[in-house]
Amino acid sequence: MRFLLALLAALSLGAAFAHTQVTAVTPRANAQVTAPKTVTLTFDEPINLRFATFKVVPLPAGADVEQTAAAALARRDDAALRADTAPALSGMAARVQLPLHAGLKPGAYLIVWRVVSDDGHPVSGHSVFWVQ
Ligand SMILES: [Cu+2]
Repeated sequence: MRFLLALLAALSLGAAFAHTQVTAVTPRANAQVTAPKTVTLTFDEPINLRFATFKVVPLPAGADVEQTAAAALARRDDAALRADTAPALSGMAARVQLPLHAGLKPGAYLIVWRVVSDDGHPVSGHSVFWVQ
């Protein structure tokens, strides 16, 4: 019984501290676009940008999306490899705009993010768009 009560308490806590979610990505997932100038991510609550990571990287043909996303998040000093301009972000915001380099080559691009939820847990995700 005590175990059951503890379990119920843990479950309700989990609901109270739901993880931050991305509610919109522009360009949308799998969209085909012409020379986008920015990528925009919208979250369901303000996030601390200082502890967040956002990157836009080329997705080579045939590359594994999950592996490419994990590698991009782990890499440091990779500004030269990125499609975004690697802006320095700080403060709290529920909407993040990443400027992109001009004249991106046609192909697939991967948006990757990792943010810290209200409960301190990291949440990561990715989305792909295509430049025509
Ligand atoms: Cu959590």
